[in-house]
Amino acid sequence: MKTIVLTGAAGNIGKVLRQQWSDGRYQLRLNDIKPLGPMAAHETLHAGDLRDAAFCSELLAGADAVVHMAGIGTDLELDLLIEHNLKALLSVYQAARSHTVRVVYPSSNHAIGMYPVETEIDEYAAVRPDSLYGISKVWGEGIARLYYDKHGVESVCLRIGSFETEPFERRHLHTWLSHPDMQHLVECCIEAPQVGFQIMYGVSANTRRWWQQTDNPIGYQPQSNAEDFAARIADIPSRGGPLAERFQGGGFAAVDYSNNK
Ligand code: 15L
Repeated sequence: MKTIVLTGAAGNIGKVLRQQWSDGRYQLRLNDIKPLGPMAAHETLHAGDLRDAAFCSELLAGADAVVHMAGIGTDLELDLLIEHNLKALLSVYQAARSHTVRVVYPSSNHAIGMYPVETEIDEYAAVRPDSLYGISKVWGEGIARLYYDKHGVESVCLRIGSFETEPFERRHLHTWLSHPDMQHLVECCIEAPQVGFQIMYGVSANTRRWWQQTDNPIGYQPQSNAEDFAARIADIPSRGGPLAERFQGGGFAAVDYSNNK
């Protein structure tokens, strides 16, 4: 059985993955700063700060992959992004390098959020971050690239769209990632014999998706389609006002926008 480190196990995505894996298909090392409740037979608790290199090294030693879901998920203060999305991530990569562990890194659509909604892109399009948070994800993709090129650490960077139980606004017709598709996507990252360095769009098989996948070495085949909810959500405006309707990053792109051209 594979041993998987799941950081951010109490977070939005981490807690769903933990539940999806409650059948014991993986030996799980769970990390978070929040309480994680009782451990199942296939789980062990590893409370600690990921910025601590010694702790991180112990956490990853002997693991097959780290699914690194810890981090700040919104455009908060720069200092917090630096501590949790930059420094902690670097520490995880150092440990992955020391112990030859594959990394599943949750990047975000906000790394490319300033593309207009009329544009379709693939994973090789130039980055166009929509926020400091988006920039922190570009940094993460940069670390992943560096650690593969220089140290051979394999990574899949997931540019996650909108991870929701069900889509609830019209932007989600393009960006929704269902819970079952996320589980399948992460398992593809873990199980693929080789991944090298790969960026994958974390998006369901939405008819109106903006993001196309040119290379798919992990065999991700999403099944959900936000179009099934179109009658209910097509008229629900995206949060963030009219500007959020213009850019793929939605509300993140609208914050502090002052470009009159
Ligand atoms: C993200 O990266 C955020 O973490 C999440 O809160 C959502 O805003 C999501 O993207 C999205 O774009 O819907």
